[in-house]
Amino acid sequence: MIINFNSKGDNNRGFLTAIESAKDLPFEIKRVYYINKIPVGIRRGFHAHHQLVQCLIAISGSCKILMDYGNEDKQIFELNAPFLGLIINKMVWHEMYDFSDDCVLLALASDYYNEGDYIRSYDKFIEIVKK
Ligand code: T46
Repeated sequence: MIINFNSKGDNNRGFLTAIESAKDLPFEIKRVYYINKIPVGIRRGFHAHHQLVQCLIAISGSCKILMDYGNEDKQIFELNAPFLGLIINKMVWHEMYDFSDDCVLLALASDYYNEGDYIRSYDKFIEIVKK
């Protein structure tokens, strides 16, 4: 799901985008992190989460996100504007790629960091989806 956040401003003063926890997003934000300076050709992600829900925003530059639901259903989104958010629900295998040089990918997450919530094996992900 793509969320189009409300940006206020114009070309004279610039733009401001505000995101309020549980109002503009379908979850409470417990953690914020960002990814930047990604070398050309690198793909990141390659995992799903048991419980975590996130919203990804390219606050600068652009990148693509592959979302794989494990049932042969896949979607590719391009994030290329700081007012666009992509919701990644739990149990969605995701990969990020085609990062522009200036890409800063911001993640708003529904929970604290917990490596135990990651499914980093694609085979295990498919096994869980099929159950
Ligand atoms: C995701 C995608 C979109 C922490 O110490 N704290 C954190 O909050 C996070 C997110 C990561 N880390 C550590 C874990 C690794 O040692 O940072 C290192 C790099 O993490 P990872 O290889 O998982 O990074 P990505 O870009 O593959 O995935 C990240 C998030 O981890 C993941 O939840 O959904 O971005």
